[in-house]
Amino acid sequence: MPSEALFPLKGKRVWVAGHRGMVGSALVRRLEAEDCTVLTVGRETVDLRRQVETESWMADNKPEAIFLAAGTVGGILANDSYPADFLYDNLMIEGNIVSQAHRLGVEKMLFLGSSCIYPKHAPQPIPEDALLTGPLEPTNEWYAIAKIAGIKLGQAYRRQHGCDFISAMPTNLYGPGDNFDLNSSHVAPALMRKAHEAKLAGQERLTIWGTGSPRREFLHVDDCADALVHLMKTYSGHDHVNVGAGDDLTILELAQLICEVVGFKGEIVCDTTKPDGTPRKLMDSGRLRATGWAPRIGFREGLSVTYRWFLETGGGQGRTGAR
Ligand code: GFB
Repeated sequence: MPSEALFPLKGKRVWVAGHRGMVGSALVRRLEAEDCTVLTVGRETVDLRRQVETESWMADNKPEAIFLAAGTVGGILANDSYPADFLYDNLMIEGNIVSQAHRLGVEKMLFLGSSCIYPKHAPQPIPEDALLTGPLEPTNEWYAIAKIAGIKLGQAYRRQHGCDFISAMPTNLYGPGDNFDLNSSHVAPALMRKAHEAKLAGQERLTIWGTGSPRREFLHVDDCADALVHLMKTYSGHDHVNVGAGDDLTILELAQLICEVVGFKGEIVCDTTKPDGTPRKLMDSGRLRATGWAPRIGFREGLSVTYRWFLETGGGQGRTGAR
């Protein structure tokens, strides 16, 4: 992949679909450094699951490039509890936007997927070509199927109509703008809130879900947004691209690190009645690294920044936050 700008954003009308979600809001922040016009629309104006509303807003607002970061998202419990929402909402959103982007002649689109598209027992680190080589993790197969459909939709429009639609697969993300609701959030914000509340209440214990042994890779959302803008400007191709940090740690190690950042000194205990999910998810981001892009934000530093954001704001939105 060449790293010079194949697709400069200068002067373009760029729609960030899902601008209130963690990734979308990071993209809006990142795009302030580009000389482009950022378009956004809230869900109170357009429900992206509704075809007529979505098509009409897009026709009126004429985006030239789209970051498709809208979707129904959440952690392991939300994925497991609301399979219909995770599958239906995401299929409708991506179907509506991708098809209308083609009809309107949108010049470039980047679809945002997830590392959960890969088989539960994929080789580690996970290369892009592990897609569709084995069964998915059952707790999030509904979301994964929707995201795989989104990748394939972009590839199909590229193949049939020559559209410059690309896909990026971020690893587990964290950072300002995350959802801190304990029932629907991902692990990092959940443990941050739990550690914070345990510290304030003077508790002796903090409970984490599962065995603590699954391994996860974490990327700060501002690094992710930077990588997505880089890919939008420099990459054009059929294959999706992994976006990861390069190393992982166990959930127990994550909990220990978060307790240090928050200042909770009690014991960490495991609730093994809760699911572990995928045993390990470390992406092979070699393809992205080969273009000269690398993350900049260290994990401890990123967690500290996120904790400060949580203290200032009280935390974010619920599981449908990105739409
Ligand atoms: O981040 P998380 O919810 O999602 O959970 P996944 C990661 C790991 O942390 C699991 C454990 O092993 C959880 O059991 N964990 C421990 C906790 N304590 C907690 C807690 O208090 N809250 C949460 N949420 N987890 C998601 C997918 O999988 O990854 C999504 O379900 C998406 O679809 C996302 O792909 C990136 O990493 O297991």
